[in-house]
Amino acid sequence: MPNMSEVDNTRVVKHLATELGFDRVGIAAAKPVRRVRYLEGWLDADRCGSMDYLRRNAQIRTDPANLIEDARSVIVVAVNYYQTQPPPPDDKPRGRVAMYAWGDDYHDVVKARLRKLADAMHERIPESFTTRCCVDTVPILERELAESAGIGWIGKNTLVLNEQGGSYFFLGEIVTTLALVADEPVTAHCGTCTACLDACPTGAFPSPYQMDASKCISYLTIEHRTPIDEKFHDQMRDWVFGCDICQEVCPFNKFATPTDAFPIRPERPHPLLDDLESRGDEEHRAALKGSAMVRANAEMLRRNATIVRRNINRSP
Ligand code: B12
Ligand code: SF4
Ligand code: SF4
Repeated sequence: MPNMSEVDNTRVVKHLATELGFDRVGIAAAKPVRRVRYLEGWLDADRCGSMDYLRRNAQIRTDPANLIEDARSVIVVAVNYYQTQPPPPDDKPRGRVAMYAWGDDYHDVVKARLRKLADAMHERIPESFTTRCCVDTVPILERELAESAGIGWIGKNTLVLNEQGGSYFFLGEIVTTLALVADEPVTAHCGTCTACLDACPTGAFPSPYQMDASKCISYLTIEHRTPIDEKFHDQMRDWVFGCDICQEVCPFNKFATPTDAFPIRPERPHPLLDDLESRGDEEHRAALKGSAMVRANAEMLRRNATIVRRNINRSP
């Protein structure tokens, strides 16, 4: 049974998170995630492609309690990034960028807000406790934790989604030594739907809830640093950075509400192929400063743009 101070502190944390504009907040216990073995099998089957960083720190990845000493709780937040897609400004040859990268880099935006939350917690809660803020790059399974914290359920496309807002949201966490009251997971509602599995152009889902990342356009365009196997070229269509197809077809994303938290940068949803193909390293860094798109280097975007140009030229 949680004691009164745990109940009070949980109320304070959730109130502060809401005040700071997080769209959802939930608490998970800092303990091993439900599907510890799944990660091992996934890595053994080489479904991570060349993302070798996922092989490191496996013990931490599957148990957030190993991230900081005496960790008791994980505060999980969701930040909506849904925006309506603007039409391309002209008829020039352009590629498509996934929605998560249309505005400022979410790593910076979400982390800054999490740090404010951690500071506010220290101001309001008299106990002594430590915190570690995480967004994407820290070795934890964010979706498993989000599921435990009741942020949403893990869909067949492996993304966390909920009935109110679909799946277009980022996840962030504060792992803390503070004892808080854990939430219950929500009920999953994928039911008999298979829209995401059927729509994936590269067949990246060997079965529901399982992704072969080495076939995902998001991996191929952002993470894969060498030439892309020709068998994927047609399927990439006009995607030069990331892919949103398995979210676009999800019925729950009809309920997504647009946010102004990540104002769209010029040229972002539909960058000119000429620009991507002609930029050197320095120009690339300057043009994409402060954007999640810098994860791909100039050469990778050139590679992606050349494939997309060929696809555009061949389509009727
Ligand atoms: C590596 C990575 C990728 C890789 C691999 C994706 C993958 N599925 O693993 C690539 C580059 C392909 C990728 C793509 C994208 N990513 Co990414 N990615 C990550 C990262 C850094 C690690 C994920 C990881 O550990 N994968 C390991 C494998 C084992 O996990 P998994 O395949 O998801 O498997 C889990 C479930 O499927 C589940 N499971 C297995 N069997 C079963 C059975 C049942 C019944 C159930 C319910 C579950 C279940 O257990 C597994 C372990 O948790 C996380 C951040 C983080 N630190 O967690 C962001 C993260 C998952 N990515 C994110 C985003 C936004 C994207 C993209 C939408 C970006 C884009 N538009 O291009 C796409 C979406 C593609 C997709 N359908 O998942 C968000 C997702 C937010 C959300 N709402 O869920 C995260 C959480 C980043 C963040 N902080 O917001 N990503
Ligand atoms: S992001 Fe695109 S390529 Fe990757 S699994 Fe989803 S639909 Fe398939
Ligand atoms: S498209 Fe259907 S199966 Fe896929 S995540 Fe959405 S509801 Fe679940």
